[in-house]
Amino acid sequence: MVLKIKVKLLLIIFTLIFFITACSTADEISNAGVAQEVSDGLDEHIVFKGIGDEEIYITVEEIKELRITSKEVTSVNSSGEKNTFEATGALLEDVLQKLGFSQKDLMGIRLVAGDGYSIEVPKEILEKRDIMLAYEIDGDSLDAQSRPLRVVIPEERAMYWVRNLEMIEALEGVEQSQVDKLLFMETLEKAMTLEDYIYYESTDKAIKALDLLKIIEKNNESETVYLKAVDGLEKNETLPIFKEGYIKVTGVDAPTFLSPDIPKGMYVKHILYFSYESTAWISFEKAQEKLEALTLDDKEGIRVEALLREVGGSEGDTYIFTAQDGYIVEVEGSDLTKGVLYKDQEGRINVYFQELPKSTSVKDLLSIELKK
Ligand SMILES: Nc1nc2c(c(=O)[nH]1)N[C@H]1C(S)=C(S)[C@@H](COP(=O)(O)O)O[C@H]1N2
Ligand SMILES: [Mo]
Repeated sequence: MVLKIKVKLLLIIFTLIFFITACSTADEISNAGVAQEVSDGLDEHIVFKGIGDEEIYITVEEIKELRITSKEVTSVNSSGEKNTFEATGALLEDVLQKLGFSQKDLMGIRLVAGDGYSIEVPKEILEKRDIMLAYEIDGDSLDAQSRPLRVVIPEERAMYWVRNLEMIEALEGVEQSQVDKLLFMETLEKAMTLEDYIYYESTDKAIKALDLLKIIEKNNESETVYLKAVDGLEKNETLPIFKEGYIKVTGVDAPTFLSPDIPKGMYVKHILYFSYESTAWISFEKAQEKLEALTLDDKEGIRVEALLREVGGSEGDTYIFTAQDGYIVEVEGSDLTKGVLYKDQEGRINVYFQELPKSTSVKDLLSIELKK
């Protein structure tokens, strides 16, 4: 036992010594090279993390030695604006091959930029798309905002086209848990602290994202929050970034995930829902925009069943409907097709089941939960 500890200690000391010497040499080199570095970008590099045991450092020079790909590409941003240019660079796949990996082996990657921007590229994209690491645009070297490399993924939206690339992090596969609890944001909001949030020229209201997460008991296992916008945009945000942000619930683009600390490109506007572990927070208003309207008796709204399907809700025998005031009712899974969710004149979200006892009509609905 004592021996083991000693060996470990020695190892730590050796590693430390190694790193200290390694760092100081690296420092000397980069200090000496500063003047040159600015002019020709000799020291420009990116870091790979999570591929193999150690971080891998690759220079732009090394990337330029790989097979060159040139392609006319069109970027489409969140406002639908298009921009066409010629991107020249290497393929991520060729870099990975050199490291003994392939894009298809990865469960997902996170692209991290020097300006604080970051985004996860999911497995589905890694499986079917070419990912370019561009070092030239329209025949010119990159501008200061894009150096050392710009990611270009033709056929995918521009949010993935990360400028100023600093790090590519391989992610461990996260098992997307099934949603078994749905919370209505509009109902939640009424019992929560709203803060003023300045959004361009207006002062809107926002809730701390952390306050919304705190409502549930977490397993504390998942490190990502999934967000889906009404236009179909899907995104995984890291838990640390999400926790520091806000959900803006009034004004233009609401509900929007945003934060004063992240680049605007990371905002998610018009959120349909977001989920963490097995809970989803839904915007009833956006669900109404997205789902087919339905009238049952005189209640005009959306199908309970369609909403649960939209968020990928688990199927089961019994569901629990809970109101803001604590009123609870249980409904059989087979009766869900008879249910309509609608807003009343006071703006409350209610549920109504055709042909079921009046007691199943829940006013001011807070949540729908699968009974376990
Ligand atoms: N480093 C960095 N890369 C980024 C962003 C950013 O803010 N920082 N925004 C992204 C988003 S959301 C979009 S739509 C595009 C915008 O690209 P453009 O400025 O070339 O139109 O760049 C992406 N790459
Ligand atoms: Mo964007």
